[in-house]
Amino acid sequence: MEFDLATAVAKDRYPITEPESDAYDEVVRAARASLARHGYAELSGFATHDFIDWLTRDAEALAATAFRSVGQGTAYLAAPDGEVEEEHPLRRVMPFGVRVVAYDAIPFASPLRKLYESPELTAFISAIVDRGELYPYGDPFGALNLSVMGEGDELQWHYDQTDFVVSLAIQPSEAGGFFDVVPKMRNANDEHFDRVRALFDGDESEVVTLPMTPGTLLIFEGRHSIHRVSKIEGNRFRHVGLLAYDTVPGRQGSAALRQTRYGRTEPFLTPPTTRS
Ligand SMILES: O=C(O)CCC(=O)C(=O)O
Ligand SMILES: [Fe+2]
Repeated sequence: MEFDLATAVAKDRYPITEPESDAYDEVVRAARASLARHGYAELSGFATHDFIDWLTRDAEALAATAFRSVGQGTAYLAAPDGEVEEEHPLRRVMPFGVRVVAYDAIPFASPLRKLYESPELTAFISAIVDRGELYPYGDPFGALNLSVMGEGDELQWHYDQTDFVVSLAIQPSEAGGFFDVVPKMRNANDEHFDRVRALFDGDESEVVTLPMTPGTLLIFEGRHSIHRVSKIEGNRFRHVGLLAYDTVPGRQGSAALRQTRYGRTEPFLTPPTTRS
């Protein structure tokens, strides 16, 4: 199939190729307001049905190449802090099991890569996030990930190390695999460890569950909103595209993170060429 942004994105609702239009302004304004208020903006029906079908076939073909990592992690994506008391959030570890296909392993022909590499999408995300010009993240592994989660996989409560993440829901699992969030759990001045501790002890009164509806583009401020992916049930993979942007061009992640998440530290020179 040939990629065409105008048929990949539902342009009646999201006119991303017409940045001068009033409709574009309106969509950007609404998303900004949601981001400011809730810490996330859900753009439902962003990808068209035909494009989701293509993304799904592509993701199913790529799933076998995903690198699986399993372990125990803290919410702060750092080693448990041995200095604090045992029940402190900084010391708590929770299980994770995830599979990801790194950017350098996603074929040039992949519709997910084509969408991510569309300058119009970067401009649209920049306009919504409103922190100056954004660039596709400079890391050859982390810029674009296909997250593939199968039965028993989960991702523990955590904060992201980047300001925001853009995800595109491609296929939900049969059951489980929900994206659970406590919007704005912390801020730059206050960690709110008491609330985090209550959450880890089972108080889910502040948790918002965002549905995994295929085609939804989610712009999410993960640095301040603690979140997790609940355990996957059933035989169908949960596929999500994770699109990363940065305010600085060319910045890269650490070798340690590459090793844990992708199982290697040297990027491929060119992605594999598979048909999709
Ligand atoms: O798979 C998702 O929906 C989100 C994954 C996530 O939170 C992360 O990769 O940091
Ligand atoms: Fe995250």
